[in-house]
Amino acid sequence: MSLTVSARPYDLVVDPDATALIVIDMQRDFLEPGGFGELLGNDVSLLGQIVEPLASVLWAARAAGMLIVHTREGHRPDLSDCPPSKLARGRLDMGIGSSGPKGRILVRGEEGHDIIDALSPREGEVVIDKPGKGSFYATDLELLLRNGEIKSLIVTGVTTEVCVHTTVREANDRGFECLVLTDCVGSYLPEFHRVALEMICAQGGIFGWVAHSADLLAALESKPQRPLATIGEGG
Ligand code: C5J
Repeated sequence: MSLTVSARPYDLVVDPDATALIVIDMQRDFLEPGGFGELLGNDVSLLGQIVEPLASVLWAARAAGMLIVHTREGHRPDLSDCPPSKLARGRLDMGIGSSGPKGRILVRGEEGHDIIDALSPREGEVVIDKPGKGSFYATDLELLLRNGEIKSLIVTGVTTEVCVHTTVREANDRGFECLVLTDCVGSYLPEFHRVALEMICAQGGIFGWVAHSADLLAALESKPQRPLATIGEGG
């Protein structure tokens, strides 16, 4: 069964059974006061605006039986998987590995590294820990998508111009079709957010498609839903 989503630069036809929802880096370190994002001087409320629409999409994707993939940017406690160039970047007093209000910044297992409660992964959903900006680099994401016969990705999360963009570019080169939901991706820098979305769908969709979540939800409504009791059991 295929769905047609109203999108730019033109309508996108997807098969929900061959589509994964990718939720990128919705971690406390980026979204919550006291996390890495705020310590860098950013207004984290700009990212908070996407939580509600993204939660609706997450539930709709679960109901449609889609593969759900959450990612987290972060490193091993000994930082052996963090390139020295990344560690040094910004000449920060409080950088990756430093102890902050939410534990050690962007370190796996720490409070700040985990996904915010509102978007907690359910049992059976994939969680990918990634050391870089892209979700494919140094992870098994591509293997999981190929084994799941996934062709299209619905891309959400933060930040639009960094980890979302890098992931979309990586996915595009690997032959996956990407639909980025404009109200379910966020940036600390509104102008970067706007331009990043334009870059994706420019030139006939050079990296993919963009649409509002309402357009995806409207398309999904036409698909028979799984019984609520089964949502979260095995993805
Ligand atoms: C950043 C991300 N901005 N998830 N990470 O460092 O976009």
